[in-house]
Amino acid sequence: MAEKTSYTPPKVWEWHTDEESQWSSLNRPIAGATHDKELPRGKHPHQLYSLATPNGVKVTVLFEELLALGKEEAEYDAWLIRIGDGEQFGSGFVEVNPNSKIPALMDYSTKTPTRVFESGAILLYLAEKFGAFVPTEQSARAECMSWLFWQMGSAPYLGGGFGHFYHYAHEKYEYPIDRFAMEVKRQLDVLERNLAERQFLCGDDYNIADIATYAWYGNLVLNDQYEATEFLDVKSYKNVVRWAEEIQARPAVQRGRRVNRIRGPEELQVPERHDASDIS
Ligand SMILES: N[C@@H](CCC(=O)N[C@@H](CS)C(=O)NCC(=O)O)C(=O)O
Repeated sequence: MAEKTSYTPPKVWEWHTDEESQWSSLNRPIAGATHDKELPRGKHPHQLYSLATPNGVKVTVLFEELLALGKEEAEYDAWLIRIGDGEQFGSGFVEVNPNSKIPALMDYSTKTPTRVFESGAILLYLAEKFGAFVPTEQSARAECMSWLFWQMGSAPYLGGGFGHFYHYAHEKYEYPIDRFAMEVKRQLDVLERNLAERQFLCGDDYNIADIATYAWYGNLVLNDQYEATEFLDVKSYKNVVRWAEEIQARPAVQRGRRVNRIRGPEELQVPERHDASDIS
């Protein structure tokens, strides 16, 4: 290891508010609302509060896939939550997601309104509600749950671990970058070996496990997430690239990627979606 640190942890951790990082004004060691702010509500049964990060894109892709299947009752309003401005700490948002992270969903079509937070829970909730993109046969369903939960458990190593230390951190340290690059490459190899045998993660059918995993690992291998294409040699995972390209080519995925997007080419940004015509 080239660098050694002289840091010795104090007896009791303290919160330093003066760190210079993109997220330091947001990160806090306490939960709960910082300010009063009601959430807006539109005309559709589903109200999504989100942003087009990988976790947000999972849900807008599923909504667009459901609508493309003809499930008209899957209509939704997608409201923008600017996490860089701390909108996830508004009182209305915290009522929907006490964990203060996007995506968060309210379903007003149920007898009493239903809140759902955690992207994996939202995918499963919607797939079950509309009877699509989740298998019903027991073994096939178990395989789908296994890959879905694999993704939910793995992505924090990619985003919070590798992405943070390699891309976002203002100082680069070898130890965490090395540790998380190794883990992310191991995860890519897990996917590569599975996809060498199968068209989609669970076999012949595309389902919510693919949607969830595409949003993170597909984005990594196709769209230069964290500007790490070369560093992680992502193109060498040929079956992951083939699988991600097939998913990314789907029109519903193209639409879902644009909803709540506020970065990149302007013509691809649809900050809020209240009607199909918003994504022209
Ligand atoms: N496990 C959660 C993670 C959600 C998450 O980390 N969301 C990020 C954006 S991708 C966020 O809202 N961050 C704001 C913050 O941490 O304050 C899920 O899958 O829904």
